[in-house]
Amino acid sequence: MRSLKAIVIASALAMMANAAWAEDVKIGFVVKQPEEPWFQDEWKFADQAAQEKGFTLVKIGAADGEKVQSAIDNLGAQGAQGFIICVPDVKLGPGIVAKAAANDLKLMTVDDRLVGADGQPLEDVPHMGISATKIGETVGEAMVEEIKARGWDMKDVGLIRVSYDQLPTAVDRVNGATSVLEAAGFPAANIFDAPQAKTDTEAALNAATTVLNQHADIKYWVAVGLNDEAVLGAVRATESVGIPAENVIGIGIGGAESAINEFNKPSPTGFFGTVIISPKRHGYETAVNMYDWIANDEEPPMLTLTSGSLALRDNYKQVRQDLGIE
Ligand code: FCA
Repeated sequence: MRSLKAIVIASALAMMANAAWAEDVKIGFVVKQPEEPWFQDEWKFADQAAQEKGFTLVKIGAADGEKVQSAIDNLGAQGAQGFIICVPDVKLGPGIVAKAAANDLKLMTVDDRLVGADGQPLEDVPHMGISATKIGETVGEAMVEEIKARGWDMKDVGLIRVSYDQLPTAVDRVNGATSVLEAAGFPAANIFDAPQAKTDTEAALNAATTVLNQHADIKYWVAVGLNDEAVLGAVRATESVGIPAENVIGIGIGGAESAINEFNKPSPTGFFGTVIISPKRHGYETAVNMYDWIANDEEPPMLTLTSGSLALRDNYKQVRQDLGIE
């Protein structure tokens, strides 16, 4: 039988080995749009995980395919063991998988799921995304309710569908919203596509302006899109053509700084609400999952879909508090 002393020494050694190992763990967190508050928040929570677990987090912004390729090589060269990525283009899927393998890096995706040449998701890459359709439906339900509360007749309302159809989660989000509106009697003929070139506010503003100029006869407007920035772009467009805020209902998805700044404006804008999603789960949890995969050989769940909570200008502080993010 081993003496107590031997056991104590052995376990102390094991703990030291573990600690040394944790220090050697290096994890990349690559995002497509580092300037967007959502991604800043993801990074912030991933940093929290790094501090708690004692690994090194390498944050890299990669806005196009070339930058993604060099980010992965860079992580490989600096001895990282794995990375989490939100890609600028999901069709880069097979290339990213190959590049990760060539650099001996474990790979997880967040937010936007990689697809193969056939357009189908790459199911063997662990992924955390949002429940896109359901969250879109929440947007649609809140919109129907507010249209009714304002006493508008749906035939007098135009819907700006700020779209980014090359991204499946974006399609699911906006279709979730429009399906609920249509089921509630919103005329399909009043739904106008505003395809954005990029998933930011400026691109959405440009896209939405075209729609508004083409339908100058419509009095009331509602706007949906894949994130807060998309909807904010549409709201800015309504302002720039002189539509009063009370004639506009925009509901976004995200709930990060872009939405909060808008809610904090002294008088209400057309940005009526947002569905708050969780940067903590997407940043902290994916980073911990990757750490456990590297350090403890625990494989992450293959697919995790997170939920959202509707927040309006007048209750968003409470909703954030209830979600434990304030
Ligand atoms: C996509 C969007 C982001 C955010 C994320 C969860 O990557 O572009 O704005 O909504 O999904």
